[in-house]
Amino acid sequence: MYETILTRTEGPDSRRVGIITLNRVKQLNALNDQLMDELGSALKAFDADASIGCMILTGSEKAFAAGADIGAMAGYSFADAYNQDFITRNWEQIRSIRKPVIAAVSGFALGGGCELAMMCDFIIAADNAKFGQPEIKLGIIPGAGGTQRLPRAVGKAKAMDMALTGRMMDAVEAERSGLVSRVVPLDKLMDEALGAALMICGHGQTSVMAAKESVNRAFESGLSDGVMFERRLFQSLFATADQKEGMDAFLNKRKPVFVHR
Ligand code: CO8
Repeated sequence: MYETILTRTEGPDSRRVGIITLNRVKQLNALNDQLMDELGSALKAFDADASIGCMILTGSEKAFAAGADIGAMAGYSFADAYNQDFITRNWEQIRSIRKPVIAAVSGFALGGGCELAMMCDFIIAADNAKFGQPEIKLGIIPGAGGTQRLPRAVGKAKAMDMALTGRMMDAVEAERSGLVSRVVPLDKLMDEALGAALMICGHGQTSVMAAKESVNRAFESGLSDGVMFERRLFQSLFATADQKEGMDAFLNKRKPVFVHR
């Protein structure tokens, strides 16, 4: 059904992980309109599927994604880019996904590839991962949040360094800087990501989505508003069956059985 991505699921039927693999391997998963359309459709379909609790977005060993497809945009005029909104119309799709999306990154995550990884909820990196915003070498700047999400993740000094020099950051530096949450050997990448995703699937869906929404709010609001937002969500979770189950299970020293409501 898709030509530029592969989709599959893992885990027990009741709570599965939706896995999306970018699949333009020869082009190092360069991101074009078709791929972004297909990625958006697949994410939305998994998000709407009640049996899916978490998603993983990954690429090939050599490249998560080496950026937007340079061949597709090389001849663009300003009007082409502006009037069609270039490829941005598909790019922010991932932000509307309410269930967690983990980026499992091996190899190059450059330009739009780095931006796509940063739009996911957290990044688990293989030890061969390389992150960068090399757009400056092409006479442009990042166009899908690289100048905005990267400084929020790694601070101004490193973000400026990367955006202005176009240099790459390896996995060790990326973890030290806060861009990625974990680094694992390449052959353990999918096991690690799947382990995290299955753990998330085992928690109550409502509290998982509320936690994602609340953490994301930290990047959109001031502290007082963010704390108030968190408090209202916290309070509202006392209306869920999963809160009753989770606390009862703890008090009775048993494993909770969440109903995701
Ligand atoms: N676009 C198109 N094709 C690409 C891209 C790309 N971004 N990256 C690699 N390829 C292709 C190469 O052209 C090559 O094709 P072919 O075999 O037909 O010649 C194939 O993939 C393999 O690449 P290399 O031979 O170059 O492989 P190397 O191992 O020698 O080098 C690199 C790997 C270092 C990753 C190198 O390919 C490279 O520098 N790629 C370009 C990286 C880059 O500049 N990325 C930023 C692109 S601009 C961008 O992402 C803007 C984002 C805007 C977001 C959207 C806003 C709306």
